[in-house]
Amino acid sequence: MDTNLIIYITVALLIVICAIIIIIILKKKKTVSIEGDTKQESLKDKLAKTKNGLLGKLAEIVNLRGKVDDELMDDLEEMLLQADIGVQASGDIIDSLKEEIKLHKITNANDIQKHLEEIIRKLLLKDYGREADHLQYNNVKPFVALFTGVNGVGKTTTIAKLAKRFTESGKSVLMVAGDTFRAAAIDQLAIWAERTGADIMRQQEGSDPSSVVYDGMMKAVNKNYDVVLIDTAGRQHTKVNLMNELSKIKRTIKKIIPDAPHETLLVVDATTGQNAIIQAELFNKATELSGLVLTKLDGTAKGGIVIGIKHQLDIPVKLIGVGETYNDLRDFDVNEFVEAIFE
Ligand SMILES: Nc1nc2c(ncn2[C@@H]2O[C@H](COP(=O)(O)OP(=O)(O)OP(=O)(O)O)[C@@H](O)[C@H]2O)c(=O)[nH]1
Ligand SMILES: [Mg+2]
Repeated sequence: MDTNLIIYITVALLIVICAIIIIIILKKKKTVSIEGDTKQESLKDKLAKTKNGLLGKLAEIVNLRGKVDDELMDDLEEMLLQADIGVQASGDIIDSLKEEIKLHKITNANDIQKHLEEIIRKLLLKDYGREADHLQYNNVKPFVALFTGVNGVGKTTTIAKLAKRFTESGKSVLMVAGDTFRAAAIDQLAIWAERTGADIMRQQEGSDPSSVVYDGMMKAVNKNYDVVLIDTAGRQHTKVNLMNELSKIKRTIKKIIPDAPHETLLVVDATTGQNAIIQAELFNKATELSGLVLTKLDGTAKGGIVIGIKHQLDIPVKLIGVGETYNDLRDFDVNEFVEAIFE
């Protein structure tokens, strides 16, 4: 054979091999991203986009207006709306701010920030004052949590993060692969189970989600698990038959443990903005939610959605997702949140 031809073939082969190696490395990097970073970054860093959006805008408005007048108030309301705080909560915040201005005779726009921070803190503390606003896993065994939501919002990742938290504290965790729609979804959950030290109940692709949930619940009771985390397929809130499927899953759970699931969580992507409110309303109608998990707060300047959602719907945000590693699932804490955004 011609030596040039041999060289060409060898080079071509080397290029193909290199490309395959690069693809494998990139794929691996993507699927293990959650495992990296074990240090706990501050919430302030994680919510930097929301903080910068809100405080940056506030500084701009204060500079522009200087004094306290109607225009300043209009600009501030617009700023709150842009941070996705929602019409109702923004209106209430501005009303309270006007009262404070009157009460303390504030004339300088520079004094607004500390009052605004306190008003938002008070509003959140009023909205989040009940015990049920936190994840209810104490005093129940097994603790059963059902995860619902539209496609790609972070249901499975949240289950992985939560499983890790429970297994690290010595609890036995059973994941239930209720997303039977895609084989890849079942495999994805199985990988998380292995990595987090959880067990998994799975059936083959296409089987009835309620059937695998039934098996999972039976196993959890028989084997005395501490925690059961049930994954479901992403579904559009407008599809009635898929919403009914969720009700069926819930009835199945109740057949085995009548007061379960102890949490029915809707996972919502914070970057979807006000649509999150519509999703929460429709999922709540179909399957009575106990709380929300608001994910991807690290990637948006619209973190104010946390404020609007509880104020408007009375469904508490129980957990927030602020990144892709295990440490990036946090319990929602009002003071921590307000400080992260304002300080
Ligand atoms: N930046 C960021 N990414 C997140 C967060 N939570 C989840 N993700 C990413 O969102 C993507 C989708 O996550 P999944 O957990 O597969 O979402 P899902 O809701 O199970 O998706 P389906 O099962 O397809 O409906 C993944 O790339 C996650 O790493 C978060 O809090 N922050
Ligand atoms: Mg999933």
